[in-house]
Amino acid sequence: MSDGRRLAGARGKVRIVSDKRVRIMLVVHHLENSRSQRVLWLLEELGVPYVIQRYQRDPRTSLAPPGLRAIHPLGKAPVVTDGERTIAESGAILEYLVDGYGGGRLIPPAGSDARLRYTYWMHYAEGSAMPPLLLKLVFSRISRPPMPALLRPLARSIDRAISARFIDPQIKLHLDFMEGELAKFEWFAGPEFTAADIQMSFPLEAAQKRGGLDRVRPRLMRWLEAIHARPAYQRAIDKGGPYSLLG
Ligand SMILES: N[C@@H](CCC(=O)N[C@@H](CS)C(=O)NCC(=O)O)C(=O)O
Repeated sequence: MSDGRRLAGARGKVRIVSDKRVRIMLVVHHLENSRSQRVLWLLEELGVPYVIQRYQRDPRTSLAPPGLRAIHPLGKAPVVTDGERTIAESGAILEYLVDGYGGGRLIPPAGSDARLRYTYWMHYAEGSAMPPLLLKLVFSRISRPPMPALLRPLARSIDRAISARFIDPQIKLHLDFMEGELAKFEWFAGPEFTAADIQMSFPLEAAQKRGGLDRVRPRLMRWLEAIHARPAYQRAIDKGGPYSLLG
């Protein structure tokens, strides 16, 4: 770079070197159309500088490219590198960033009821809400190639049966639960917007895409509209690129 700085990258770490200071930038390993959008959004809410290392999904399998395994053995997004630290798992990343960079923002005070709700939703998003939505995605695809054409009608019947007996009722159970919880407070942890809302965005966006979430659940729909209207959410989309969840 011409101003005396240079970028040195190794395994995703970016070091900005100048005569005056050495600063390690946060690197967000960002897979298109994925959970890593939440990390960009949080960093925009906090106003923390970061750089984006981009990865494209395999167009046939939708899997992340092998390069992401050089950053973390599972090769899934999001991953964040912060100097020598590599942090994976979106809930862990959000907690790490709120703890280290939040200065008390976007997290309720320790010991409060809101903090307990915050912790609950932070874990619920990936631990309970996502599994049936992931099953929905997987089963909706089993009748597609590479499934041999001869077996596709059978695969479609299996998809329909499992969806009707297990997946759809589970998704409904969760959506009803979340709709009911938003009758208590405007945001998931309480009256204030927190990082738990950022963590909850992915399952609810996935539910809108493939889980039947619609106007029948007005509180969840209002919540989705409210998060999408936040300037930091929109900046994250501008920087992260198109965000369309797998359906
Ligand atoms: N529970 C993990 C899930 C990580 C995950 O499955 N990420 C997806 C993107 S949304 C992924 O990397 N998929 C591509 C692949 O599995 O190769 C988290 O919240 O970080």
